[in-house]
Amino acid sequence: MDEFQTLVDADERIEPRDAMPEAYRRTLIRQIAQHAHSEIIGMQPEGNWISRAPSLRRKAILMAKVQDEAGHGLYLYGAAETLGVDRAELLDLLHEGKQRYSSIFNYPTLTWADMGAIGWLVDGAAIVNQVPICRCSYGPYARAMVRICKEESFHQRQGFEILHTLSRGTAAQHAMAQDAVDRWWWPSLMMFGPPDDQSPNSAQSMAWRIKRFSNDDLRQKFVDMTVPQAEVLGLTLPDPQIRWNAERGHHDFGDIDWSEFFAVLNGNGPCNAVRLERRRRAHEEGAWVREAATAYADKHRRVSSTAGAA
Ligand code: FAQ
Repeated sequence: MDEFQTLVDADERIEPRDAMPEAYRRTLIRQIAQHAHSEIIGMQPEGNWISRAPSLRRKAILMAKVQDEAGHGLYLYGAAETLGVDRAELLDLLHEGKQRYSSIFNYPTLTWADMGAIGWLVDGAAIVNQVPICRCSYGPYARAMVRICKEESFHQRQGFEILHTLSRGTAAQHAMAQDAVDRWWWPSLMMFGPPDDQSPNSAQSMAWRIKRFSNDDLRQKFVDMTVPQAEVLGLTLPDPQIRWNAERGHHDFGDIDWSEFFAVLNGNGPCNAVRLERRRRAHEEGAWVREAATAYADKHRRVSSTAGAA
């Protein structure tokens, strides 16, 4: 498979029918499925606030955002299917706890300000992580990512705007915004994955140009991007060690509590059980929709094949 690596090194795109090492295919299925699962589980924390949005305008925006996330899940499951797996199979693996989704969605959304913090920080982190994936070596994943990133950037701005409004509102609204940022900051940093020296998949994924930057490099990029935005918002990031380091040309920041990250990965975050249970129930309750859609598609296939024969 040296030929394959030569293609990747030359920045050629790998397409579904091209030859590829089995491990490359498996890695992509793992990452794309995890990404797709994150999008659909990620609908839950925000879905929690649709009925309680503070105005009709906020409700319409939040509904559109959550619908976008369902759409992102669909593009990504579609991209995974080009690698020879079935979406139904991937969903079973998620429901059985055999595939992961992002750690970030195992935290609760306690106040309206959490919608702002998710948009600003979680979508902000997602963009930093995902823009390089637009140049991923696997064509269908890279192309799906282009549209997703455009939508994520709208999501990030709507979160920023929610926090901007709250931060300049009453003292209670400002405090609510600050509390949300305090709770979402560290979990957002964890979204980028374990530190580079504890990231078993990074070296190979970078050699295959699935990942373009290491977990720590992207995390640093996110911190550098976010610090000035927090100043504009008039909110404080909950890390007294954040300061500009002129020598490095980056912001220094404090130590991440990796024991919390690994606890969440092992199923012991605040909402792991609730999220998975809700997802399984939604899947069961949606069985009739899938059956109806299949029956409808079958009917149309029959009608068009009869018309074709006539
Ligand atoms: N959560 O060797 P690495 C969104 C696992 S954005 C859970 O470094 P890798 C948008 C990792 O799978 C969120 N597990 O792994 C949105 C591996 O376990 P495994 C989704 C994590 O793959 C916003 C082990 O740790 N974005 O949904 C996490 O090279 C708002 C060792 O780690 C993506 O998925 C984590 N945070 O790098 C939606 C982006 N980090 O599989 C709704 C694409 C690591 O060996 C609302 N994915 N693990 O058992 C990636 O870029 C990569 O997969 C990383 C992990 C960077 C996440």
